[in-house]
Amino acid sequence: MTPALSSLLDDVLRRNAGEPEFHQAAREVLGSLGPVIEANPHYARAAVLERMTEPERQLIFRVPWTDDEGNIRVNRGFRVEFNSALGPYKGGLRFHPSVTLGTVKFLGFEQIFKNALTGLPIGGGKGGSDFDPKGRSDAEVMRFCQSFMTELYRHLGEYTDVPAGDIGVGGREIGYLFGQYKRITNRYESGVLTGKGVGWGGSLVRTEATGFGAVVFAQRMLATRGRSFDGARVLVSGSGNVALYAIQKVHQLGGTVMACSDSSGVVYDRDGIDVELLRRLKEVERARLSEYAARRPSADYRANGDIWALAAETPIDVAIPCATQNELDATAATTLAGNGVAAVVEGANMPCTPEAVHVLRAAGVLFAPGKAANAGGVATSALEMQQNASRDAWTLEYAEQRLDDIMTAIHDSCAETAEQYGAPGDYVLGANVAGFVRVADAMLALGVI
Ligand code: NDP
Ligand code: 2IT
Repeated sequence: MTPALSSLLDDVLRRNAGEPEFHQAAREVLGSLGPVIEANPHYARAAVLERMTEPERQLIFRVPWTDDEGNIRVNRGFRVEFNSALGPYKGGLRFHPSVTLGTVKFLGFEQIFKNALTGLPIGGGKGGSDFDPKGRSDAEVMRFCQSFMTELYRHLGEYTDVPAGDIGVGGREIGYLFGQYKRITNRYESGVLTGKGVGWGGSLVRTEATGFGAVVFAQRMLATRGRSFDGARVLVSGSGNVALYAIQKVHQLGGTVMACSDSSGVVYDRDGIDVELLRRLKEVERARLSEYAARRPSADYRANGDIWALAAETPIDVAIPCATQNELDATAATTLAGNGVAAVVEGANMPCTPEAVHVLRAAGVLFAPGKAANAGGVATSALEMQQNASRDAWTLEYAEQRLDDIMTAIHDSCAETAEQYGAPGDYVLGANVAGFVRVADAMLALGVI
């Protein structure tokens, strides 16, 4: 890192004390930008990075709600509107007990570059709450979502800020949030939220888009080494939205996913994960993953198991972490690299620790950072906004083709940017630089704001 970037990073760390995930994301992005900042002194003169690392607006609010027993509960809500140089703030909402301002800032910061990489007109933002939806009834989730939106609605709008789902927020929550927005504003403003049901303004393929897109990205990356998913054995961590559709796509492309996980344990299925069973359990029954093994004779459940350790027991070609940040550490990376894994593709946001990324790259394992590989979800959200703006609904084939084209374009732009900066195959540098340049150029054009 150049001295100027180091000093900027020191400032960011100092001014955002106690936010380790945001520090990690800032360090990673700034670590890639030395060559582009040196070659383009006008970015430094315009303090582009000083502005880019400071959110345009940060909202923190109280979310009171009543549980089924009549107790009043209080959670904290967040929305970080990070950068709107390219379009309205765009990014998901995460409901998980671990959520803090630092979590939301790391996710919002990553989202700026991810959204720029899609080539679509969307700025970066993120939000959420420390609300834990696990074990809550539909009625409790609805009351929570209504209370959350009763504050947030005033900051949203199809041209202002457009949330979607993330961990703990799926179609059910988006429905309740949209209903409350519509009720308060008296506007059927479809484009204010994405991830809506396909019967009321949602886009086909949005549900599948993040997982599908990550596997399409992986497919393009593997092809650069003459490999494919055909016959590949794969590990996918998590068993939520991203994991589920990553598994489905791997199977469509001729690979087999041997294991997946949740925060309680790991399922290894010697016949390959049965996607339909998993989908029914997770999306319909909202069951724990242990239930999968109970219903599938070819599967074993390991409570508190480590999914990446399986690579030492059985041949694995590709690993796709799709659960949460920092779930794949240096020990796991050493196991993967030491047992012949060809590629690690981040379906989640920042699932690999910096030490893990270092181990993988030093061992020559192909590595795709989340801001490139998981951009298919937000890209399809932007396509949902397009359909809402034109009051149209595209066919499945057209929506899926657009997703495929966007993922291929993101892959190629990361690969070409890495080549251009003398680091062929470095998708981290490629993604950070290509995303940064697009946002920075727009910021320059818009003046000091
Ligand atoms: P879901 O809530 O649908 O699923 C999350 C999965 O990850 C669950 O299996 C969950 O297990 C597991 N998980 C969550 N938190 C932890 C934790 N602290 N430790 C261990 N396991 C955990 O979320 P998504 O699939 O939507 O999101 C997964 C990742 O993908 C996140 O990083 C998200 O930011 C990212 N992402 C999501 C996009 C989307 O469109 N949804 C788009 C791009 C990225 P359990 O049920 O036990 O909690
Ligand atoms: O991390 C992400 O890109 C998402 N959670 C999806 C955001 C969106 O607006 O679709």
